[in-house]
Amino acid sequence: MVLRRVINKLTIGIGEVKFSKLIISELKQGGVKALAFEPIVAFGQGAADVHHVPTKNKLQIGDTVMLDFGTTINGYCSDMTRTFFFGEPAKRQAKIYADVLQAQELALKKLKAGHRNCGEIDYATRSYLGKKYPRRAFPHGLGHGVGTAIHEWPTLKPNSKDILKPNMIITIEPGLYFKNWGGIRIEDMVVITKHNVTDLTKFPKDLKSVILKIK
Ligand SMILES: [Mn+2]
Repeated sequence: MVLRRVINKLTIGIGEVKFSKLIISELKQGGVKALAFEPIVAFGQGAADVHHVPTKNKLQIGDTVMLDFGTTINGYCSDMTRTFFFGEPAKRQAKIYADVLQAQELALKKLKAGHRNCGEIDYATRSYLGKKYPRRAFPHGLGHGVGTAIHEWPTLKPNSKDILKPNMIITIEPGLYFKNWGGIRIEDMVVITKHNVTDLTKFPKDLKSVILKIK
């Protein structure tokens, strides 16, 4: 698994651009011919920016590490995000991580229970986070369809009237972002089945699994 391999290469002082190139080269070695989009690599405060473009920013102890990337296979895209901690997370980092994870689980549970209204699922997740954080801390939609294009119909965002149907592939990606602090996003890609949902993103996301050893 490319993600497992690359996170072992996170070392003090490595830059976002360099690490992004490493992800791309690992994907290509694995046979990927075209990326779904340029990887988002954000260390520390850089993760406050939803669509962060890698910079010369260098990894420091205690940073969050947001990695959002996707490939294509036979013309179809993939998309996932994990946020790691380089060393033991501070209390606030761990708390925000737990809340984002809980929000994602809430959305997945609704899908598993057969809820198929995109606007309602987004609203429930947003309301959950909105009780603890300002609404502007979650500035994007909960998810989107994925197909031959990386962002497709249906759209999971407030007021969406889209209805999910079996075999649709969508992302569930709540996040919280704070200027001068950073951000946490957890994104899985799932396939909608008739009465359930199958999570295609296998990388673990419990807090323990995203704490990296300092190297
Ligand atoms: Mn996405």
